[in-house]
Amino acid sequence: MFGFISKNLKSFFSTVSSKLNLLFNSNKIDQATIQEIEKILLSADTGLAVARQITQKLQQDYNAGKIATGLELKELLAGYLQELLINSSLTLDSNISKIYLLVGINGSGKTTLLGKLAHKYVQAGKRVLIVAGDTFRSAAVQQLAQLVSPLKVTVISGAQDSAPSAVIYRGCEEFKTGHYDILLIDTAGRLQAREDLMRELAKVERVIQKQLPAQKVTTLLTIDATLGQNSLDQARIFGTHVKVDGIVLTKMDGASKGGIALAIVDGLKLPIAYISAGEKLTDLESFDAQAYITGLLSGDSQ
Ligand SMILES: Nc1nc2c(ncn2[C@@H]2O[C@H](COP(=O)(O)OP(=O)(O)O)[C@@H](O)[C@H]2O)c(=O)[nH]1
Ligand SMILES: [Mg+2]
Repeated sequence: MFGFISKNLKSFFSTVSSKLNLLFNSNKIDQATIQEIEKILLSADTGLAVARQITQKLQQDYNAGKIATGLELKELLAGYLQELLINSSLTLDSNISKIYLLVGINGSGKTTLLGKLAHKYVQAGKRVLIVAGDTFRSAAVQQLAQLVSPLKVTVISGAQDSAPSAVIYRGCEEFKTGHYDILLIDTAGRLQAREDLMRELAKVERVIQKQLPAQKVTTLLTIDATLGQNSLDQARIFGTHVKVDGIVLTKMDGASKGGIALAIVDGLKLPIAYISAGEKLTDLESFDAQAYITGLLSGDSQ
């Protein structure tokens, strides 16, 4: 994903890294330098919690006399970013699961992601089954069918306003008998009916567990990166009702500040599985945390 992440986050990385490198290359590292780091992180949209957490650690290091040079500062900052982004978040093993359940608010990019995942698995030679579990929006099924039509995969759908769990039940039955490798399940995301939506998602989870008890289900939550810190609150609501395994940051092509990735991993304690950036089926890549950190510090993630 090196090329991909650097392409989509190029201007973001270059803005952040040029500010940081002014500090790293300076002869004088002092108290003000640490405060400057906090400002840079905040301007990158990492959120206050992340910016504070990192600068408090740097402050302790500074007090202990561990930061005398810009290089020392850079190495310590890299270590703390790594701790936050890699060590403290679980990694998502994409080889275990055959079943992916996509959840998230309306317009956050679930259906588009489903098309991209279907494309990825079809390219890898897998037999993919899709369940159009958004039965609420009248155009939802057509949107999905149109998106995946070049892939020639089977799509299970139901009539508008039919119960999503019934469609998903049929999808699971088909998956059991049809020799598929991958099952991708789309859902609806109306936030205005939050309680109903959450109850329904919980029901969907139960149906899948009951129909396919031996299978590991990976639930991916889509987060619109252009919404900044607001998206975190929405994600938390989902997290309290559904067991989310990983995040997909969507619309990264339109997000000017990529620091939201740090806010998400820190705030939700969930790994970022993919970056979705664009409307084409190929605009999806796994998230590479190391490349992201290199990008922040050096301006180039390659
Ligand atoms: N630019 C851009 N647009 C996207 C991306 N993902 C989704 N969209 C667009 O955002 C809108 C909502 O996406 P959709 O997949 O229907 O969201 P859903 O309601 O969660 O299923 C659509 O117009 C998509 O084409 C992305 O990564 N980049
Ligand atoms: Mg949709």
